[in-house]
Amino acid sequence: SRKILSYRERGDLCQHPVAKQLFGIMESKKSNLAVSADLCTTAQILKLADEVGPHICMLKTHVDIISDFSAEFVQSLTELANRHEFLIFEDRKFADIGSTVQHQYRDGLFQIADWAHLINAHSLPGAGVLEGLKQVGLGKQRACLLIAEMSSQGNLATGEYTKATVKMAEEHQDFVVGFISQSQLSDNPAFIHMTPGVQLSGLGDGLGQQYVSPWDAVVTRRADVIIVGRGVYKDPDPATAAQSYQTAAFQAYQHRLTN
Ligand code: 5IU
Repeated sequence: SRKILSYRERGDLCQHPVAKQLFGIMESKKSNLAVSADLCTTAQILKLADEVGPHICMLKTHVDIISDFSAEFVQSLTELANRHEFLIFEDRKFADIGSTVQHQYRDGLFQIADWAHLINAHSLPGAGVLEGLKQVGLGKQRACLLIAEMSSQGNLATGEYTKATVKMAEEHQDFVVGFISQSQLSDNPAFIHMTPGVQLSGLGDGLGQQYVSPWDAVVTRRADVIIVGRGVYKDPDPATAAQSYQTAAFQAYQHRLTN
């Protein structure tokens, strides 16, 4: 396999402060693990974030599944992010016209733009989705990931759709810092590739999810960051599970650096 730049070298190449910060955290904490906190109460999420915090570069949320969302929750999560040094990624998957996503990003119960360092969007609506999100996010130094591929069986984000998504990202590099994908899609070292659908044990979930191992995600598919949900939070000992995924994914990255 081909030699790659280190996370530190890539951070130096990035223009966007969030991308720079993320690469810096990945290098200093030796973690290319993001944990997906798909839990439905704020207490469960905060407990998980505190337990896995030392092992992750990023915590991914789905705030619209939380039954007791509050401003206090955002404050506590932000404190944990600062203390443990991880970024917060709200997996909102914006997918509407620019004017609507602007409201969904800034307004409503969740006011996502005020606390999420990173969000993601589907390329489906066309560039307007990014133009809308950008008007809200750029001034707050927020960043966006474009969904170029999905992990689920039978998904339609393939072929020309994926290619057009990469082009859209290239044309909006002031806001788009990378992709949610299942493979490396761009040679631009500033773009971060994040891969969900990763588990150490288990091939699927009976609802279309498809899993690969951390090694396959990082070495074979060239992911920069692996995203792990149930593999960590369903484990009776999430801290130890997170440490296992952290070690597996970082060793895979180090293998790529030296082979
Ligand atoms: N997620 C995927 N696949 C995708 C995208 C997002 O699994 O293609 I885009 C999300 C869904 C869930 C997390 O929040 O990543 C994976 O959780 P598990 O590791 O529990 O399957």
